This record gives sequence, C-alpha cells and structure tokens, in this order.
Amino acid sequence: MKGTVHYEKHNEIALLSIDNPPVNPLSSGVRQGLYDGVTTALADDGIKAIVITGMHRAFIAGADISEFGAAATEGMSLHETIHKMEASSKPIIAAINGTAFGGGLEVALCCDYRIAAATAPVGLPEVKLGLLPGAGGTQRLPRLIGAKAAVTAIVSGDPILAPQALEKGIIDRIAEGDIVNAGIEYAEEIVAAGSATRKIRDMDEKVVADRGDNSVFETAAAQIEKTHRNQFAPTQILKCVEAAVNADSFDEGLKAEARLFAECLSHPQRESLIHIFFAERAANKIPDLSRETELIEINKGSIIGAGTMGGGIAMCFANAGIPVRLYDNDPENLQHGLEVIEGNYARTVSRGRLSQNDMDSRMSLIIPTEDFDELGDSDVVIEAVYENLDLKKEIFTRLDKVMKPGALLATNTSGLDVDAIAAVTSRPELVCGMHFFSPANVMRLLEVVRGKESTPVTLGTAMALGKRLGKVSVMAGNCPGFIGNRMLAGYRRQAELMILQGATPAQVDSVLYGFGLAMGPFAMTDMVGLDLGWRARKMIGGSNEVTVRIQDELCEMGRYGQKNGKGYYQYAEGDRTPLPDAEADEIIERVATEVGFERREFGDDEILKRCIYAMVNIGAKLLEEGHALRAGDIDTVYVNGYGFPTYVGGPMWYADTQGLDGVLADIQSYFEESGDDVWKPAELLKKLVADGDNFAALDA
Ligand code: 3H9
Repeated sequence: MKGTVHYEKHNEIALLSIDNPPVNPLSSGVRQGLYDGVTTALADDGIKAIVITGMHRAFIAGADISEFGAAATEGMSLHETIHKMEASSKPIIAAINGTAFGGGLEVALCCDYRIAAATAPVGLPEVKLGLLPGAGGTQRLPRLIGAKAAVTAIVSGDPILAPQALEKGIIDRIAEGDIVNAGIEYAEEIVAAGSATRKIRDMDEKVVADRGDNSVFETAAAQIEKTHRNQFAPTQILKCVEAAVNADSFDEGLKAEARLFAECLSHPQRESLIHIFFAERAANKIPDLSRETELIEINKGSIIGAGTMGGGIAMCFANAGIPVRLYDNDPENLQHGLEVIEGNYARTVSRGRLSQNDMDSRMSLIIPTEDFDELGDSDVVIEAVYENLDLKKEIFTRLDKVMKPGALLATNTSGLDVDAIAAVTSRPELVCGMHFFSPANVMRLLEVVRGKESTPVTLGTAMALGKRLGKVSVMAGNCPGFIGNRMLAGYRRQAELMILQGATPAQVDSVLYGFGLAMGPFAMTDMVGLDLGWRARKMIGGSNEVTVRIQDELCEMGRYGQKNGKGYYQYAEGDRTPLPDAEADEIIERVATEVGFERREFGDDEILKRCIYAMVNIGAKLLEEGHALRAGDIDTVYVNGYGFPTYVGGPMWYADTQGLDGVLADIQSYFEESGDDVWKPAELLKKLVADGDNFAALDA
C-alpha cells in the first residue's frame, strides 16, 4: 500500500501523523492508516482525544489523483475512513500543518475541531480537475459557512489561507508556535472541558436559513456561464450545494453528491484536466538532471529593457520576493516603465487584492538603473528588449564582460536563434532562452529554450526560477518560434487561407470560440493591432506571402483593428465587441479574387480541423525533431500560454481523443488537396497510427 500513518501516544492524546511524501495524498496506505489509527484510539480507554496531522510540507493534498481512472486500489475507501472518523465518540482534532486540499480538507471537515498553522492554505480545488468534492465537502462546507460562501469557494477552487479560513469559520484556531504541539494542547483543552464531540453533519442552522432562496444558485449559474464556459463540473457543484440546502437529510445530500461525483469522474473533461495536471509537473523535469544536482543560487536578478515585457518580468521577481535591477539605457523609458509597474500594483491594491504595505515592499525590490555595469553582481540577467537579433547580440557581448562568473544569462526572445545570441559570449553553456508571455506578471507560461551549449544546470536553474516566479515552465528546443509560436503560425495561416477561400472572419472566430478559446484569431488580431505586422513588413520591403495580403490591404485602407475602431470587424465607440463589417468583407473578397482563390462555403467542422490539426501536425514534427520533449509539454504550452481550453487537454491530447487514424487521414487529404508543406504528415504521426499508438503513449 502507498503511504502510511504513524501512531503515537501523548498521555491521553493519540497523535496520527500522515506520511506519504511529498504532499500526503490519500493513497491506500493513508486511508487504511487513518482508519486503523482511529480504531486503535477508540479501543484504548486511556485515550481521550485524537489529533491528526501531516508530516512533510502538506496536511493532505487530497485524494490520490493518480488513482482516478486506474484500477481499484486495496485498503479502505475514503468514504469508509471518513465515516469511521465522523462516527468517533472521542473528539478528533485536525492539526493542519500545511496544504489541506480537496479530500484533505474533507478529512478535516469530518474532524470535530480544526487548528491550522498560519501559513497553511485550505481549499476544495476539485473543479480544476473536472471533479467536485466527493467526500462530503459539498455537504459539510455549506453547513459551516453558508451556501453562498460555499459555492464561491468550491466553484473557484481557489486556496484560502488560514487567517481567512478562520474568519469564514472553516477552521477554529490558528496555531501559535509548533502546529503539532498546538494541536495536542488544543486536544487537552477539549478533554479538560468534557471531551465534547462536534459533528458538522448535525449543524443545520446555516442551510435551514438558506432554504427557499434560489437567488444564490441563479446568480452563480449566470456567473459560471462567463467564468467556466463549456465546463461540466461547476454546474454539478451547484446541484450538490442545492442538495445540501434542500435535501430532506444530510445523508440524502451525500447521496446526491455521490451520484454527481460519479458523473464527473466518467466525463472526458475530467481525464483531460488530470492529464494537464500531470503534464505540467512532468514538463518541469529535465532529463539528465538529477534532483541532487546543485543549481545556480538565485538571490538577485537583473532585467534589461523597461518596456512591457521587462516591466512585467521585474514584477514577477518582486512578487516572489527576489530583488531585481531594472535597466534601460533611455531614462524616459525607465521612468515610464516604473510608472506602469506602479500603476499595475496600485490597481491591484484598489481592487483589494494586495495591501499597500505589500505593494510598497514589492516596489522597493525593483531597483531602476541606467548603469549597465551595475548588473554585474546579479545571479541571473534576463534581456527583454525588442526582437532584433543584432541588438540582442550587442547586449550579450556587453553582458559577457560585466556579469560575474557563473551567472545565468537569459534572453526573452519569442523566437530568435538562442545559439546565435549565446555564440557572442565566452560562456554559451550559461545561456538559454526564458520566453515569458505578455503580460508577464499575469501569464503562467514560461518557455525555457535550450541552446546547443546550454548545460542541464543552466536549464534546471531557469526552470526552478520559473517555478519560484509562479510560472509553469516548459523546455523547448531552439527552432524558429520554439514550441508555442511555431504552432501558432500554422494555426493563423490556416485561418487566413480559409477567409481567402470563402469563410468569413466571424465564422472562423465563432467556431474557435465555441471550441473554447477565449477569442478567435481575427478578433485576437484586431485586439493586438493589424498594423504591427504591416509596419514590420514595410520596413523590409513587403512580403509576397499570400496570407498577409488581406492584413496589408486592410491596413492600407486605414483599418488597424480595435485601436481605431475597424479591422477585420468594426467596433462601436468605447466598445470592444467585434461587429461584422461589409467594407472589410468586400476587401477580403476583392483580395481573394486578385490572388486567384475560388470562393466556396465552409462547414464548421472543416474550420476547426484545419486550425487545430495544422497545429497537431507541427506538434508531431516538434516531437520528431526533439524540439519538444513530450506531447504533454506541448499541451502545457497551449493551455497556459495560448488560451487553449484546459478541459480539452491541449492540442495533442485533443488529437488523441479524436482518434489519430482519423486525424492522419484528414491531414493527408488536406495535403493532397493543397500541396502545402504544412500538411505533409509528420513521420511520427504516421508511425503512431501504424503502431496503433497515440501521443499519450509516447509520454507514458
Ligand atoms: C479529491 O480530493 C477528490 C475528493 O474530493 C473526493 C474523492 C472521493 N495526488 O505540485 P507539486 C504530486 S481530488 C497524487 O509539484 P507543490 C505531484 O504530482 C484532489 N499526487 O508540489 C508531484 O509529483 P512528482 C484534490 C499528487 O508543492 C508531487 O506531488 N486536490 C497530488 O508545488 C509534488 O507536487 C488537488 O487538486 C495528489 N492529490 O504543490 C490538489 N498532489 O514530484 C492537487 C500533488 O512526481 N495538488 N501530487 O511530479 C496541488 O495543488 C499541488 O500539488 C500542491 C503542492 C499545492 C498540493
């Protein structure tokens, strides 16, 4: 059995310590150990109360996620264990030392009392895995904090830090000093006061008060439409909490929860979301780098360039408590960059999501400088100037002279050749790409780009730094566009080709929005601004690429996108809603005819396949070339950096779910039809189909 629970006696108190490193999920040995521990304590007349705590860094991280969808495991089920605890005639105290998530918090809610370390987060994040709290959480939490607060907590799945949990009434106390001692002292106090038990299942006041008022659920349902569009679990959660409020008894509510949980468990979204959970963690691991290898210690950072990217990256450092120098050679840029950072923080403070004190301390960690030499004593420097290879080479030549030996040198390029940049230094082994996504202080993705000389220690340091900065890091090979932008180019190109061939921007966007993307490619381009690419192309004398002809023509006609109210769409003053525009449609038709396209009707199915399968084929080529290490890495890039719906699992997972043989057949037929190289089926894809395998099997 996996995991165990240690049993110790402290006079009249039994202490059960959960031991399943690193984060104590409720694997078979933990469930059995808790059951046995409670049984032993109940049978011992000398024991008057039981304290449960976690060893290592968590209390309990929840059910063991690796068991979902796997064969049934041995030992007690979680329900049997929880039932045993709740039926205990001796009070049980949860001493929450660290994270208590999902089934972990549900275990604590079956205890009679809860005390937590001040830094411990609690929460019910099952929704993020396509699930709902299935061990009574949807029934007990509303009894403790009321339906409205419970719906907010369970639908968001967000962590709640101990002080807020205390305020809400989820826990009873915050421990001062050592949590285990505090838990035992609390238990002794309860014993001295008569050993009263206190079962949440018997607390009815809050749900009785909520009965007959459906407004909480109606408001939440409307909100879910916006925040969790197309997702299955959130609506199931609402039904569970409704049952907690309206069912005839606690046990009836539990039955409803069990039924709705089972529906989530067998839903494909659950599988996709759990795939992403493990893919994100696997992506963080670098082959050839053992856990014991010493990485470069990062205590101070430097950022070059105080523009949008540089400023955002500096904020990431400050948010993580790492002092950072922000360099710009233009004093006005530097000043403006600092003002933008200050404005960003001030907005967060005004929304109540950051205290003024925290803002001040973060600002004090960002040290502006116009003196390049001052960067030299940093442990890491990240260059974040605009995309110009010559400029980046010049900066790295200077960095090589000033940076202390052993410092990590990173470029935030979004697609330029990292080897060419590394080659101008005398220490290419310490150079890699760290490609942040805009806005860098918000977006979770970080592509760590492996140059041909970058060592595992260099890459491992960049990945570990990404984790400290709160990012999901993925290693990508050094090819144009790396993983994300290389695939995006394929997707964008298909969208442009289809509007040349007869689809409308609104039709393409609506298909991709329906699929789950936050917006389609044309609404996105209007938002970013069509003129950026147009101006860049003009500087190099224009482009013959047929797929930029429409953009160029729209710009020539003064249509730059949202910024001036017209692009592929038109916009009403002060409104960002894209509205179809006959003038834009005419331009598109005219350009299509000029470049010799025959127009035809498109079905939604073809639009979706052309956009997504183009990415899949490029993704397969990235894997074949070794520029992506795992199919799950590609999925991780797409859900964290490009708004791909997490509940679909990323493009490669999506391809698996469609059946790779069908995907290959479509790609093959697009290739025969168009002769376009992008559709030449990847050898890896052909091999997987021939072997009856899929992308997930490659990663296993
Ligand atoms: C649930 O509880 C359902 C119930 O309501 C009902 C049941 C009937 N299981 O993230 P890290 C592994 S659903 C198995 O890098 P951190 C993880 O894969 C569950 N394994 O550390 C990794 O392994 P490896 C609800 C788990 O400190 C290692 O632990 N709970 C689990 O950055 C370290 O993880 C959740 O959704 C698990 N539950 O973050 C919580 N959790 O080293 C999910 C982690 O081999 N977990 N592992 O790659 C988390 O949010 C974070 O892992 C946590 C720690 C905050 C706990």
